Amino acid sequence: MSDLNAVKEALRAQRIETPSWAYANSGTRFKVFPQPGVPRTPEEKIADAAKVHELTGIAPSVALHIPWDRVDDFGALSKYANDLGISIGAINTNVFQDEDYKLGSVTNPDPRIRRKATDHLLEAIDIMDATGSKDLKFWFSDGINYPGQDDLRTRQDRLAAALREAYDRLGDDQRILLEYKLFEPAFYATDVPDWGTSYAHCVELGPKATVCIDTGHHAPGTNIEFIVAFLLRQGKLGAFDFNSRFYADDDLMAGAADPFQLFRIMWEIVRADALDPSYGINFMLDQCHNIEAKIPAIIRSVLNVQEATAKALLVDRDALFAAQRNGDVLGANAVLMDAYNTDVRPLLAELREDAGLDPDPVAAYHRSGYQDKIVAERADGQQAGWGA
Ligand code: AOS
Ligand code: ZN
Ligand code: ZN
Repeated sequence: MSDLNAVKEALRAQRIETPSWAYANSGTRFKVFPQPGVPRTPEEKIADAAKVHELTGIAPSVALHIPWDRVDDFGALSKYANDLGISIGAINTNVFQDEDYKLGSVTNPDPRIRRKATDHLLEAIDIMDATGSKDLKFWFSDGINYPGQDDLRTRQDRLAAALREAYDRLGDDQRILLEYKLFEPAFYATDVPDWGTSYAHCVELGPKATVCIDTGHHAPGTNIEFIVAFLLRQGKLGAFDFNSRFYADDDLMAGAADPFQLFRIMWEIVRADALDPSYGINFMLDQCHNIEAKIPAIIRSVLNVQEATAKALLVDRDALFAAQRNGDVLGANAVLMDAYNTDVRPLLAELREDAGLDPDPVAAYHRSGYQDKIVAERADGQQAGWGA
């Protein structure tokens, strides 16, 4: 697609979901550095997410994490979000922060603990019913540290049983997003370590189960855009957790470590005509801002995804496919690189101005006074989210 009006139209329709936990204090296992003004409640996280949407125009939903965002009345929380101009997105489950889950959650050898974990998954569907959320996101930390510690195959059976129970409880317009992760916290074997495992379980479950690709969850050098292309072809790509990694699950800002990789991923999306929200992919961020200011970092990340998308939309498909058909190796590569090397910032600034937004959302945030306001209002800010 290189018709500029079509590019702009596609960019106007783009949607990126921000995660509630990214607004809260977070850190590594060595230290959490608290920041002034961080949210103390789910409502305050939603307010920050609404600010990001107000300034970027393309982040109209926020993912919640249970129990970090547990409230008494989820219907009221959803209304609160709507009143601020955003909606509740994916509901993230948590079966990793409990003493009981030392040997696993849904794959634990103890049936009582498996029941408890599965009940949490079902409870998350109740929350979806109350909030209107369509996406149920599973990331299982389950795995083992030592060969022989538990039976690899039996653990798959237990996983399948829990997934089935959750799947059967889904409403017509609800779906499961099954995330995978190579390692950590388990070191020897993880029960959902890769896209193939996630994909196979999703196929077994049925059409309402899809894979979530967290860009930080692969071995170094993994060709993530191949995974994207494969899952798109199978109709099984449901969502992304965008972030950047250098070494492991670093959860740095999307597009920071390797903007070229993000472009290559977004090209596969554009190539499959899967960018529009109607296609159904939830483009989420899953990040932690440990040392940098949180709201500006989230704005920056949204803009990084938008920039990668704009470049992907500028790829001259006809020229690319012609070069590929002709076996023109260098020509084909040059078409892709031409798009990647285009400075799309003026185009995006224009797009924002057309929509009545500030062309520079980060600068607009700094000028807005919002940071001073939350620092004053949230004087007793507490840690929420990771390490809470
Ligand atoms: C964990 O490594 C995953 O990326 C999950 O998506 C996790 O659930 C998320 O970070 C919020 O808990
Ligand atoms: Zn993730
Ligand atoms: Zn992760």
